[in-house]
Amino acid sequence: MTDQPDSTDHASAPGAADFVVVANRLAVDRAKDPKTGEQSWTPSPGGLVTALRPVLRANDGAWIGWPGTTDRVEDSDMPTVEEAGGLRAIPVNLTAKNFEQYYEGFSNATLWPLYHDLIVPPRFDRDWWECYQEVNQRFADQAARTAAQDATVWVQDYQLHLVPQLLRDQRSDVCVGFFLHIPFPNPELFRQLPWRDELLKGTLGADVIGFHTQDSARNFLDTLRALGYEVSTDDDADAAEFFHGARMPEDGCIVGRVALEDGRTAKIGVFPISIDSAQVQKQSMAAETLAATTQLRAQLGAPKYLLTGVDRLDYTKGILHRLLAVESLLDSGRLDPEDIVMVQVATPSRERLDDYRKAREEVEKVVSRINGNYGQLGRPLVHYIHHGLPFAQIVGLYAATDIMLVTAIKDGMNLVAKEYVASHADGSGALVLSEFTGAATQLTQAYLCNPHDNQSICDAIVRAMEEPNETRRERMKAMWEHVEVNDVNHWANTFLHQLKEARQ
Ligand code: ADQ
Repeated sequence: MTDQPDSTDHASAPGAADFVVVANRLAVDRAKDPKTGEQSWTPSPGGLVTALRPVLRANDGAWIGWPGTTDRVEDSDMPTVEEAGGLRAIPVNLTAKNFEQYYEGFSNATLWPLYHDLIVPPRFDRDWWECYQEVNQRFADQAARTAAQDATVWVQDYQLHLVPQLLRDQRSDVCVGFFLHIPFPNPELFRQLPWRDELLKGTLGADVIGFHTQDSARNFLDTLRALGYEVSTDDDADAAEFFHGARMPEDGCIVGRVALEDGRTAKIGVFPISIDSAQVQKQSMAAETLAATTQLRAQLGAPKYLLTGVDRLDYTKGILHRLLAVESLLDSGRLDPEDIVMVQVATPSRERLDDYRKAREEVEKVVSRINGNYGQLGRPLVHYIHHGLPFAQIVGLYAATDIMLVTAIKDGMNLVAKEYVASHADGSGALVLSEFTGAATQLTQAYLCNPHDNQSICDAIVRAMEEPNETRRERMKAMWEHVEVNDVNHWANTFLHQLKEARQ
């Protein structure tokens, strides 16, 4: 591990990239050959990079991010444009202390719980805040060095709130966008943050600021208004029909504007993120997926109903709540243990944080209790996996699943819900979906539930089982049509269209 961060010299000379993405993580993954120890890079499969790759390719684009290790990575260690899948990958190194204070601390133990409505108490620590500012400055410096004259720079997510203004301070020529991938809390909650003014000022360096939902955008505007900013809202754009089935207009999702002291106006908009729907659909219908699906159901004992959850192991995802609901259904006799099998895939996440360790312990306790009470030799009722799976396997699992359980207590969007829908082009399957996900504003035909209420989850599961096949199919078809049209390309294009307008 290194304790030597990158130089903090401020840059001013333009670089060469006309389009720059700034995100906490790079869009390439480093793999180590277990035998030779040789390091290599592979492009990340994520939806965001897939959607932006054509724009990056066409604009000599660059992606700035942390390489995912606290061992120092030199520019010369980075992959070529071709190895990185058509973009220049530019590292911002983090020391072990940066990782603890900026990433685990301020990002994930202060902002994450605050923005997810205090499911666990956020911690406010001045050293973490100092470190967050320092690391944001380094990301901004790297962006200032990389962006060409008049470039477009798109900053992603809560780890980098300060980058837009820090970048603008050095490079007034560039056009800056900011997108928040998690919910923005209501003004009362946000006010708790001791550094709320600085965080907002940093974000307002952007010309366009995007959120997944109307609620988050409204919370942001209300917060600004309460703190004395001059805010106006676009009443026409309030129309909820954008999000219910219809394709969002290319230019119609700006819901407010903020007049700033430097004479600029920042536009605030709603841009619900999505997935590479065509790719997921294709994968779900591939011959090998269909074969794997049949095999999987047989391996699981050919259950009448296969119930599945796929999540990062995070307390926001309501994994515990859904397990407790399944347990209640079994305990009360509403579900016959002979009829169901449940699969829960829970990817390890932020494992050094106490709240995450506790969430894991609670989940594993209930999994083992259900299996102890209802499993048979060679046939557990809940199959629990605590590691990532290749995406092809995840899609196979979606395709095999009768009832998908997405019961997040709070979630910006939730891509798992959309991936599941995209894997059921034939109208099979059913989605139980928490009202507190961004996805619920779009996938309104799901079996919606309130995850704070055990009975509400139970009832949604039972409805998904008991509703006539035809009604269930109609629901799934309607959601599938929505996801097919509103894909991640549409999301990226809509946001970039607004940025282009802002420049003009
Ligand atoms: P996340 O909180 O990570 O994202 P989500 O939107 O559900 O949540 O995306 C998770 C992704 O990881 C999905 O593409 C899923 O397929 C994949 N995944 C999950 N478990 C996996 C496993 N075990 N193996 C392999 N892949 C797995 C944040 C916000 C969300 C928001 C997204 C995008 O918290 O609210 O939807 O960003 O903006």
